[in-house]
Amino acid sequence: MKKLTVVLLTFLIGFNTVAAENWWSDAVFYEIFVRSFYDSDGDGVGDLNGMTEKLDYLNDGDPATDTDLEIDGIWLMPIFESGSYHGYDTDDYYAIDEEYGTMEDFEAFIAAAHERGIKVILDLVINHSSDDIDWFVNSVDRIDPYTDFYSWRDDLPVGEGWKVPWGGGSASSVWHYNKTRGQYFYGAFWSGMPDLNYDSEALREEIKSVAKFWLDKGVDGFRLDAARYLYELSADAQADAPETIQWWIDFNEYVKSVNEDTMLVGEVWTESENIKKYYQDGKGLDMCFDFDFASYVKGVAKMGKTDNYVEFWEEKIDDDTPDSFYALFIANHDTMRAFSYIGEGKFDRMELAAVLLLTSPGTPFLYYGEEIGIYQGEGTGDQAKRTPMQWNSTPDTAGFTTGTPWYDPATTESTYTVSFQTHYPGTLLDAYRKLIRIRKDNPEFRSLNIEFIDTGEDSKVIAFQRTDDDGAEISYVVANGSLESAEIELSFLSSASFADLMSGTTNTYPDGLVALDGKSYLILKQL
Ligand code: ACG
Repeated sequence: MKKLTVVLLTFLIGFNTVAAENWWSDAVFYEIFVRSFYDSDGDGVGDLNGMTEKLDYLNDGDPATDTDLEIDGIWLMPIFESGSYHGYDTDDYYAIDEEYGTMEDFEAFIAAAHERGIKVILDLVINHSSDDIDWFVNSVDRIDPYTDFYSWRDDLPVGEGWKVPWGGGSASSVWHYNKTRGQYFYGAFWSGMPDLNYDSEALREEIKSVAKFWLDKGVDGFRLDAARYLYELSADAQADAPETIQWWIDFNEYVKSVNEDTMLVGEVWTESENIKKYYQDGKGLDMCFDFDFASYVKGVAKMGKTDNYVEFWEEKIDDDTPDSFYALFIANHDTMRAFSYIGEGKFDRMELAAVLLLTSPGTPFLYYGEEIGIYQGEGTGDQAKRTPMQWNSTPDTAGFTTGTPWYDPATTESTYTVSFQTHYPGTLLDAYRKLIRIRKDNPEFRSLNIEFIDTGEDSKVIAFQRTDDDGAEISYVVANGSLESAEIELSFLSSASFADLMSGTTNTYPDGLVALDGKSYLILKQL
């Protein structure tokens, strides 16, 4: 066993104690691709009624049971009328896509979720629409007020520096010619997704009425797609423009005026330096996803890369943006399935990532299926990141549908299914269920207080302390990212006894030594 001796304990970093008083800071979210979650009518496409049927898997509303995940927030990927399989190009902002069900089905889903104490946020894709929406058709035909709902210009602005906002390309990548109107329109993603023009007051008012429409339906907030790109007034401001940031301040003020508990989480896929521009001292977005965390946490689980994980946290804690601003996740619908990156079948590694996700400061988001180890499906398209949920080992369908699935499940092998993992202790699903409860039952894990413990040069062991705001509840997480076992000396452990929150045992460490198998961890609560 490789012995790492840590004689002098140095607590690397201090507290980040801006405690947030809102429901989402205590919540654990679950991102769902409706098309792939559960099909209730056998057409091979997941739907709203299917999700309603499966809510008890997510949270049965009874704190006494332990056969549910007990998440308390759901993020639905786009459900509005759209011509694509993913729905990120909206044809009608006021209608549910008929493949997913009716408005009544949606209202029933919301009611059933709320009954169980689950909040629901919708993916709000308002940087762009589809080009089939009547807004765009009317804009092409210069019918007011839609004429300026999109950004139009006479010429292709060559030589001004226009490009794809996240890098690459040129003016013709984002300015597309429409021969009917005889002008070019701006579309950051492609010509089928024309950007909405936020310089138009009529458009801004329309977007607010879209938000109010869904808030009045009982929606608890929104995930804001491509939140960086709303304004594009010049080639040097295609992303993170001051006008865009001001819009999010105004929009958050508006949605809070409709319902003060509305939560806005932004997709701002860039470096943390840029992400924090959207905080605006608490007046901007409520949260933004932490893409750096998603990268680093996988590095620990896969390779034991602990140095940049700790440095990442040092920088985050030291800066003036509270950790409650960052929504943590391991992977989402745009990134490779975490298990495929970390190592398919290596459940211990995936569990290590889940421990760091669920014991860190910041609201955690699960991507559906990560809790059972769904890995990348067949094919190179984004669909392979979004394959059907694996409920059981029924050949070809994994219990997702009684029909032909819109896309093949990544696998139907029972090891990777809910039905297998739900019945056995020690499975990944069992670990997620326990870790979510540990987070909910122990306030220190929902605080912003974290202190990393130096485990020695080149160590692959992460160790940190979590305390609640009045310092009464203290827990330690020690995670070994190495394949080799490790023994570390944490001298402060010798002076108390501890509850191992995962196993339920009570332990003492009289010599301050903690032994960890490869890719294993301990969550120790000071008694
Ligand atoms: C959102 C949605 C996505 C959706 C759209 C369009 C936008 O989540 O599902 O696609 O409505 C960029 C944008 C994001 C956008 C993605 C798809 N996501 O910023 O808003 O494109 C870099 C950039 C990112 C960039 C990414 C693109 O930083 O900003 O995202 O590249 O791949 C490392 C690097 C990191 C780098 C990544 C990836 O992690 O650190 O910087 O990100 O590698 O290279 C929808 C559909 C799609 C369809 C699209 C047209 O879902 O399937 O293709 O529409």
